Amino acid sequence: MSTDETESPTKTICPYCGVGCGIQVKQGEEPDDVRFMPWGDAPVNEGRICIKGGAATEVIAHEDRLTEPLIKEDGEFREATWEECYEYIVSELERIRSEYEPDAMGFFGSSKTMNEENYLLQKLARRYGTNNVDNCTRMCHASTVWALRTSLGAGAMTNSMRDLRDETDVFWIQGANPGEQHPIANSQYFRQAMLDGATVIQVDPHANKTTQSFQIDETERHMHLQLNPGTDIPLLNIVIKTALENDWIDEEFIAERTEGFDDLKATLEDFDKEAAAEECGVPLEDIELAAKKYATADNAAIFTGMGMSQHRCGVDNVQNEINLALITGNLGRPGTGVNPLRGQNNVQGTCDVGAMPNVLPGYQLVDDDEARKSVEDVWGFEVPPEPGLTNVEISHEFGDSIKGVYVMGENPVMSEPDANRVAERIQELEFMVVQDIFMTETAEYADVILPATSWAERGGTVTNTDRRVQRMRGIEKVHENTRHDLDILSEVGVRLFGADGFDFDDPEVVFEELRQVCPSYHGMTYDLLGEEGLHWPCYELGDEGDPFLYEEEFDTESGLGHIEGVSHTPPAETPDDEYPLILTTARLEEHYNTGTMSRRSPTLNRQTPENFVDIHPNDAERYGIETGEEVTLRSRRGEITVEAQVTEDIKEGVVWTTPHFAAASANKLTNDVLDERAKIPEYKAAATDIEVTLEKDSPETPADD
Ligand SMILES: Nc1nc2c(c(=O)[nH]1)N[C@H]1C(S)=C(S)[C@@H](COP(=O)(O)OP(=O)(O)OC[C@H]3O[C@@H](n4cnc5c(=O)[nH]c(N)nc54)[C@H](O)[C@@H]3O)O[C@H]1N2
Ligand SMILES: Nc1nc2c(c(=O)[nH]1)N[C@H]1C(S)=C(S)[C@@H](COP(=O)(O)OP(=O)(O)OC[C@H]3O[C@@H](n4cnc5c(=O)[nH]c(N)nc54)[C@H](O)[C@@H]3O)O[C@H]1N2
Ligand code: SF4
Ligand SMILES: [Mo]
Repeated sequence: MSTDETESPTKTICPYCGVGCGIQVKQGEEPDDVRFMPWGDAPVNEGRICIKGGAATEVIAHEDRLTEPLIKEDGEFREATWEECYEYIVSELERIRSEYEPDAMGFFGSSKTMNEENYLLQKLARRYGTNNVDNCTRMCHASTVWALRTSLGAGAMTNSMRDLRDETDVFWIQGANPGEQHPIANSQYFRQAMLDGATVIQVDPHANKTTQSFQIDETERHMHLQLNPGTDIPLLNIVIKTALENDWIDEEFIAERTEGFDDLKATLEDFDKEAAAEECGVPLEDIELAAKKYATADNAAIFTGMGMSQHRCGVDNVQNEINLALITGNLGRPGTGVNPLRGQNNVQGTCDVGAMPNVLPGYQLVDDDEARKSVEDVWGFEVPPEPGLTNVEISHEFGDSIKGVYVMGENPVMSEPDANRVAERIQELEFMVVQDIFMTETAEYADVILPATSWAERGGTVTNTDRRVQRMRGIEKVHENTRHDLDILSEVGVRLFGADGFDFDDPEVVFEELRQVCPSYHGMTYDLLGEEGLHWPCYELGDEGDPFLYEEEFDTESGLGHIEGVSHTPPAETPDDEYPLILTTARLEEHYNTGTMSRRSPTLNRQTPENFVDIHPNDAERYGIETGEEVTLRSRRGEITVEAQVTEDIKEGVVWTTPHFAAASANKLTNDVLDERAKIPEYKAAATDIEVTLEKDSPETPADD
């Protein structure tokens, strides 16, 4: 380990969201004495952090950390040596490949781990002979990435937080809640722009901390369009048609820099704005006014999140945002663009380095012979030419074509839709390895559990939401017998395939190889990244990287931005007599994804230790529900029991709950229907019923304290 990795306090990056805030970790005399310290001049956040960043160190030395390798024997886990685990893993992977075929294995990368680790995982999968490798982006922004990549060129934010802060006049925030999910981006960047006069338009069925932080409901300047879940296409079609009718479009930009405009006009020719507004549940004049604010602004930027991507029409949802931006010329300049705030601390990087079934490092398509060949030349082995299965498809195949999985830092039994079925199917696997820092709902079903070191204990690089690649640096290990993800993968690789191409003990050496096969990282080295990091694309040494994309042309084959009219696809399940409500699921500021870390963090878990459901007062009255009562939510796939919160924050006819809690896991209810192209599940709309299971005055209800 190099000396700069053991210095204390150590400068590193917050392990939670994709904003990429710099923090410091201070380690005392004893390795398990770890504390948070601010990093005053950190590039993204300049010392500020949200509640999660400040509490991040609480999980490092947590008593629940996995500290020893485990093997399951007769249904129980027992401690094992690393040697035993490696032998078991290698013999099972070899058996599965010879008894079936390489495609009988699936590999799950982790957006909680570093670029180097995911790079090595996908290389290992491909050397094994399969493209069945994916990561949580599939459940997250896969549809956004698809639409951005095919219509503009790169599957990432078109702009960066800094230019959005300085130049944006109108923020169009649709299906995203940066006030809670990207708090520092929101407070330090977007809110600053609002204080300087920018207008905010929020399109969301739920009012939340984004609504509060921009004081959206308190002034005429801002607007909240509270639409029904899954009606984003008709809403945007109203916006686009209104812009066309009023000539609030940029004809020069359309003529010079786009293709497909006629197709958009044809799609909207017979489009009935009034009927569409009815479907959205938003007054037409409000949508028209919002259209005016966006389309007539000097610089307008779209922010897009899970409320758009997690639908079976996720790609179309984002395409329609791209359509709006292109026809109004809001691309290729500071303060504009279509901007997905990426979720996990390293989901951007995990995708960049090729941990996906259809692309190699740098988004080079596996079925593009030339691109594949260029990577094969560096790797020295052949990569299968057909794209593999996505992670949700892999899990749909558990026990059928998929016999074994290698899971590094993902928790599909809680995070995938229709979770009861995932838990049933996962038991059909012949072999599963889970590499994690905690025992998870998924690891319970594993044959081998490998205890990894945590984010704070190792070095590597991560890529944040505005494409900034930054270095993480590690303190000393807290638990002697844990191992770095990279070391584990390297050992498995060497044992399976020999030292050539897998024998790494230093992330920097892996990064050097990654640069060779990933064009947008080619101009980066650890030294050049320094403390500031670099934005990709960074093609040559010395490139400074681009804070915003497409100034001159788009990165498509024609160089033009692709416009394509889209029509409404309602959610696969719409309300009926049996399930009369629409359920949607989204996040809380103090909790994180499947909660493996945030539920264990005293600071984060304090405020909301259990799941709940938001229900509108009119619905609550109809069902006889009061705040604080225990209710059961039921869908065609399962049920959960949670506390009711009666609130006007949520639209009538919609119930809103969170995916963070194992005891009442929202994904027992959600629908696993997928977007045809991006294969993202429809987490944001399912038909649901609700009933009171424990009344407020019941003697069983604990008294309020
Ligand atoms: N505190 C915290 N921060 C996080 C995370 C976390 O779990 N906790 N997770 C990280 C990850 S992995 C991700 S991907 C990001 C996600 O960050 P966001 O994209 O903000 O994700 P969500 O909170 O799931 O959903 C955003 C909004 O979509 C709304 N919504 C629901 N259905 C619809 C719909 O049909 N249409 C529209 N327009 N809106 C809808 C919800 O009400 C919610 O306000 O956050 C990251 N940051
Ligand atoms: N209903 C519903 N479901 C959803 C969503 C939703 O909005 N609604 N959102 C979806 C989205 S956007 C996402 S991104 C997915 C997230 O789905 P997952 O990625 O499955 O969820 P996480 O809880 O982030 O799991 C990360 C795992 O990595 C482990 N880990 C942390 N650090 C390390 C490390 O250094 N090394 C290793 N090896 N492991 C580590 C954690 O303990 C945890 O088990 O959930 C999806 N599921
Ligand atoms: S905004 Fe995101 S990266 Fe920054 S401190 Fe909060 S959770 Fe960490
Ligand atoms: Mo995500």
